[in-house]
Amino acid sequence: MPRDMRSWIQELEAAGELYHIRKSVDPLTEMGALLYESRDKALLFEAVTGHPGWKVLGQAPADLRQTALSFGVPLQDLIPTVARLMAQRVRPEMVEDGPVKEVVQTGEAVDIRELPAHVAGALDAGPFIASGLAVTRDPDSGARNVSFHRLQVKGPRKTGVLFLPRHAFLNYQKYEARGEPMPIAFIVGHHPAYYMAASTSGPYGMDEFEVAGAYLGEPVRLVKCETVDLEVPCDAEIVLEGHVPPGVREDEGPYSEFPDYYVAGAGKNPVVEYTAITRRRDAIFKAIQNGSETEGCVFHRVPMAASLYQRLGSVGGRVELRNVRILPGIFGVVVQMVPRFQGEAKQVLMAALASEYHHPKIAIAVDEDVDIYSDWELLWSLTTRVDPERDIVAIPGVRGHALDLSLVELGKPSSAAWQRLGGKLIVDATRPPTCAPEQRALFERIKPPSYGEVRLQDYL
Ligand SMILES: Cc1cc2nc3c(=O)[nH]c(=O)nc-3n(C[C@H](O)[C@H](O)[C@H](O)COP(=O)(O)O)c2cc1C
Ligand SMILES: [Mn+2]
Repeated sequence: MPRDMRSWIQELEAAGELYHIRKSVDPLTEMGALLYESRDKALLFEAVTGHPGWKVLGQAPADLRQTALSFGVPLQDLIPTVARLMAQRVRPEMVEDGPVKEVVQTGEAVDIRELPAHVAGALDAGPFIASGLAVTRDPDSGARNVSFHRLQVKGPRKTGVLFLPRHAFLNYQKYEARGEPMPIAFIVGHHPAYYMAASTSGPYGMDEFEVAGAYLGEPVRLVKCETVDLEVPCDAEIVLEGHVPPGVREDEGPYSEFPDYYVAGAGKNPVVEYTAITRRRDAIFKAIQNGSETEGCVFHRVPMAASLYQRLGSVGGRVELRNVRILPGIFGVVVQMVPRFQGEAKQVLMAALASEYHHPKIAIAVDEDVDIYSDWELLWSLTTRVDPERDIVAIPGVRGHALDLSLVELGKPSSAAWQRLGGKLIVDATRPPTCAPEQRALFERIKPPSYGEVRLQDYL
């Protein structure tokens, strides 16, 4: 059986990780709150007000633990595993047909308002489809790109779209310079590996379907679109086809974004005009709720941590790297390592701040005896292993993430000059390096004699 959203629902079910919501839920007023609340269980809404017959899956994965389940590994191995898979490429296969073609609507029959898109935040401009993965092409090379873009529902055949200054936007700028519409297709609802692949930042020209194949452990099977010259996975739940017209900018947003704020990115943004919907007969819609600890961030945190893990392991030749964690709000990164040289942790932290990703603004290094998934242990490291005079460095005037409200915004969203500018911070909370064993030994954590062998339960 191919790995798709159906097989993922079965896996969640078998692991006791899925709640079925059988009471009717209103996507405009109730669904967002339920998704936002459910931080460790996936939700399958089986009755959606105003959308008879539709089901909606959200918070799947709800956290890193469920993501580890999707990769079949324990949480501590998740990032090293994804990092290893990320370096592989599995080429997609073309097929003639698939479940995503069971229903084909084109022309006037297209009405995206039939999809149960939910209102994610109280101040949002309306319902957004947040789970659409955009397939686009570089018109020069033909290279395919797959990326996430929020879609504000504006009419039966129209949404807004936000392009951050990355690959899909580069493609759009090329079409726009030619005065041509950019063909685009959105995958709505698939295995989380697709979502993780789409938010894996690689070089321009990388086909994210090849990364999805590596994450899945099997090739992505593609079918041709009906109305645009693009290919999409044959076993998606829903596909939306259309184009982004050149030179069009309309009000878009606000939208509740991943750092847990509304305003970022809102402004005059491009639109998508739709020419087809293809889907399974009993298609399940995919909702994504954003916020600093919700599914939207999970899809970012895993590939970002994994690509940093991959790159930081070879800083200066080799690093005794143990793990990487992206902090809530995702502008912070924690690197777990065994420092061998004086200043080595700082060198690694500088690399953590300068990668394919724009997000990391605060980078913290901790030692191998710290559980990086424990917030308490992180804070303990910061308070007991950091001399602010020597171990904290702020770097002024660095390009940051365009949606980081704490930085100064330059240029306008959807313009070539759009960016944010501000400081970055490194914090070395490691023990002294192994080349200074005596100083390092001073930071050995206390442990009572026979700790782990003498157990309270045996004395009660
Ligand atoms: C849940 C989620 C929502 C996202 N929404 C958007 C968006 O609306 N616009 C955008 O440009 N990027 C968005 N991103 C980020 C891009 O998908 C991500 O940066 C991706 O790597 C870009 O791919 P590309 O460099 O191939 O264009 C989102 C990511 C996630 C995980
Ligand atoms: Mn890309």
